[in-house]
Amino acid sequence: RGGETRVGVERMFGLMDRFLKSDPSSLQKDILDHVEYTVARSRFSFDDFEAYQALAHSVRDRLIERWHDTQLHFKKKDPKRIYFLSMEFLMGRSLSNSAINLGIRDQYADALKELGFEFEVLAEQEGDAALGNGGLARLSACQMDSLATMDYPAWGYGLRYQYGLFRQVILDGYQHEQPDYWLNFGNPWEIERVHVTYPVKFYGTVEDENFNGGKRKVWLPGETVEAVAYDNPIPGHGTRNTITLRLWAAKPSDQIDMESYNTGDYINAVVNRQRAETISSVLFPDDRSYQGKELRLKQQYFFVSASLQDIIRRFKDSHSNFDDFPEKVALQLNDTHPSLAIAEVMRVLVDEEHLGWNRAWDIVCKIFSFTTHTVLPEGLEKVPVDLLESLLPRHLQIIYDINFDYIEELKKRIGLDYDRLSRMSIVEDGAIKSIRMANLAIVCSHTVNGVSRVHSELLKTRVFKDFYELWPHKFDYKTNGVTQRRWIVVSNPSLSALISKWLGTEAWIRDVDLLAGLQEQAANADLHEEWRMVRKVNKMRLAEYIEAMSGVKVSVSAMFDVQIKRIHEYKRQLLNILGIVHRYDCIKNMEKSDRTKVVPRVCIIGGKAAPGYEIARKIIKLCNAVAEKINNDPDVGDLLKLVFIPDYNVSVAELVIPGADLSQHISTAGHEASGTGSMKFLMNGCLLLATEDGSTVEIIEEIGKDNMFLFGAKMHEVPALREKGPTLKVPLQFARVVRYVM
Ligand code: NBX
Repeated sequence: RGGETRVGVERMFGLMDRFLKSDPSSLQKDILDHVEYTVARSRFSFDDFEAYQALAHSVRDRLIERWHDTQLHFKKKDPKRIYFLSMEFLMGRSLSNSAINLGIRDQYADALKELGFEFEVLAEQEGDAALGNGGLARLSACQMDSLATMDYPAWGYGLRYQYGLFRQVILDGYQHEQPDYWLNFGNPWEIERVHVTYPVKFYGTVEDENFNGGKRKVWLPGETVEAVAYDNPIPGHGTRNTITLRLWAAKPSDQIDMESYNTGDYINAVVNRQRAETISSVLFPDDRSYQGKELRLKQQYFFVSASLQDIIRRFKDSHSNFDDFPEKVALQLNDTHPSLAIAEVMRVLVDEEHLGWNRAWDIVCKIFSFTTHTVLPEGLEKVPVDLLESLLPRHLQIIYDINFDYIEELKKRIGLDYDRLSRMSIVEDGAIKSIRMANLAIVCSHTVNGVSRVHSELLKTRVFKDFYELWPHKFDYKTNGVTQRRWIVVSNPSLSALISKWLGTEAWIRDVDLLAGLQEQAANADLHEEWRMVRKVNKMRLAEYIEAMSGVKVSVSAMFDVQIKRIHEYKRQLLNILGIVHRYDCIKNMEKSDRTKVVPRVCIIGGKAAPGYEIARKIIKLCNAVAEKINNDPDVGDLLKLVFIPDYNVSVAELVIPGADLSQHISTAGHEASGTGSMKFLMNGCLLLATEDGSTVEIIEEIGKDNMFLFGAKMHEVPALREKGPTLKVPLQFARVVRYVM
């Protein structure tokens, strides 16, 4: 726009703070206005949910204000932007987090009190945004919070699934999946951008076309779907920086297919168009393997294509050519899921922007970084060539061309070692010819990140050994972290107040290292007493929840021993359950007088199984069967209880973690890439029972071996143990329990 607008913008920028006030009566008026005009209820009669909606909209107004300021600021500065591409984000709830990061939670709580409402009660009305499976997706959410807090000019890009991760219902001990239609009651945290839309194309053919005396490739797509942006502002803590998580929804394209309309079959033409929306309809609930499904590939390309059109449009707003592209754009691939972005950038630069292949390749090699979250080679995505050829024919050609140049280069570097060349090729020749997405990502990225130190070692010595030998400089790691804003301040407000009191500052909320200052008070009995009280209140809250969810009454003076995470064989929930059976057996066989020496224990297990993962589903059934036996044995009473918490998600974690005394992270060494749950328990003062796996190895170095219960085989011992097979005879009672459900 013209210069006049820019002057206006400058003036407005200075005035922004004055628009929305945060004193109690302004907040009250604001909430009541939203009750009347947004929720359309009478300001004299509205329930808790309607009050939550009005409150959320009031907080959202303040978010939008800062978010606009942030966009204007970065538009003016034009810094290098970080674009974080991820198929999954597990954001959980937004109300408390946003109000706290904006620094106005207490003002809202006071304002609501006078209106007759409790902030915490209204916060409970919000449902989780569960657009992801597990650790990878929650890490994305934590990273967004940190990027905002640390003042980075960052954008998150992903998909706005209409159905998030399924809801888990337990019937007769078995997991049943129910759809999570999370948008049913509206979502005040997103802003629909009806004008930010891009066409995304699929199928069709590639033709040769004459161009400048030569030939060039032209993709003639067969289907077009529209991507519409939904923006979710992410506020930093203690800063005005409020970044964007932009999620794409699929809508039928405006480009009317005249032929279908003219054939007179109007109803079918409309119904067919509507099918476009299925692309962003549902999150795949499998966190293990790639199944070669067309819908999944469509989702990947859909979000990658829309995001790149958006990123390139933003770049071109202030640049007339692509010379500065690598200085202004960093693209972070969250696992291989968005790695079609590599072929897409090549396609746009070569076919649409008419850059030469070599110049485009030079740019691509400077802008991509790749984070992998897997340990096992079988966890790496492979896309069948047939599928790619039909859905994205031009991209397949580009990947073949990249592979051709790369293999030629490789031959010069390593000679004609055909075994190695075939292992390192992006294309896998086999029964099903496929594209190895991890190889594509490694070849084109300038850094390849592991998520913990041992994970990175495994990548270098096993999973990507060939690549490490070729490009040692590319390999790096960034050990995962979690945000203390959500995992202490939001989820454990009493502990948060205690920490600030004893440290004499709230600065630790932005700088987690300051927590080390508590060490000076490590022997202080008053601190211990206050901390014990905080834990007790959190345990009472958790005990109430357990009783409401499972009908089991648990004693808060018992030790709460927790394992919450996705159900996987390698995470060894089965080992935990067998341990509980053993404990039960010991108590039963004990002299009555010895029972006084037993520490009463409540074992808590929670987590979802991928719907197609039979063994994981059976582990859930086993847990519930063992729980039923133990919990109904009056002879054992409060000495041992077992509860399976259904529908584990971010909000359940926020409730369970502050009430845990002991938590289990017991994966077979060499299998957990990092693990982030341990950090959340740890920062709430919970003890860890853990194997030397993933991030645990680094946690031991931070907190010392004496502060952790370490057990189990070391990583280097595992292969020999596997080879040897089971050495223990399974006691009869174990075998009986396992047979009962397996
Ligand atoms: O990523 C997890 C790892 O298992 C954890 O060790 C690690 O701490 C965490 C964050 O780095 N991986 C994970 O959650 N993977 C998935 O959720 C997943 C989802 C879809 C898919 C494959 C894996 N196709």
